[in-house]
Amino acid sequence: MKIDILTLFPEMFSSLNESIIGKAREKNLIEIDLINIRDFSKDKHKKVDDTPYGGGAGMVIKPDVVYDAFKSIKSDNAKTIYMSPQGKVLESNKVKELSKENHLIILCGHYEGIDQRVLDEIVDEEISIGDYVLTGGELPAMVLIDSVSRYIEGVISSESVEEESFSNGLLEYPQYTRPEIFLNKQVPQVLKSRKS
Ligand code: 21W
Repeated sequence: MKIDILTLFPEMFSSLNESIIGKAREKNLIEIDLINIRDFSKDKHKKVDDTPYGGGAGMVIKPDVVYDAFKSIKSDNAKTIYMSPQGKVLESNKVKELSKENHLIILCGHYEGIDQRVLDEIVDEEISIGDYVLTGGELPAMVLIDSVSRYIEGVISSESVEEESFSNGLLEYPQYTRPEIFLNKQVPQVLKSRKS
């Protein structure tokens, strides 16, 4: 799967070089590219936002800069997702559905919103990760990428995908490893006779 991320803060995504997602990228199971929206500012001060029409607090990201950043992506049949507090809250069925896509483009806003006209033009879906206010769409984008990646063939063992899914009704259970006694507490007897 190819994932392009449109953001003003590409440095925030360095955690995607670690752990299971980092390994999946090394194995070329997922290709992630970061596009800095600021690189598409035509302004000499690299300005990307402006005051909102009609007044109000904060700033709004300009439509032309986002549009040019979007157009710089070679977009075959990509699905474009806008991480937004107004979006539909992410659930496991949506995660599974998205994992079947070939190409995702993920647009992240920050504090301020993005001019509605460019959203209307390029966005296929708006997704939120829950009912709380964050400072931007970057952490939500990483949540989405992490959850989708687990369903891509080869990223984790198929045994783990099935075992961890909430959808099949399996419950989480307490787990233990060595030492057999820790702070005077024994591992439950029933587990000790079982060979893994
Ligand atoms: C927070 C953006 C508040 C916009 C007038 C009209 C992406 C997020 C975000 C953020 C506003 C997600 C406004 C759960 C989240 C995100 C930053 C409000 C200002 N004024 N999922 N609109 N929570 N958050 N817009 O915060 O970008 S997915």
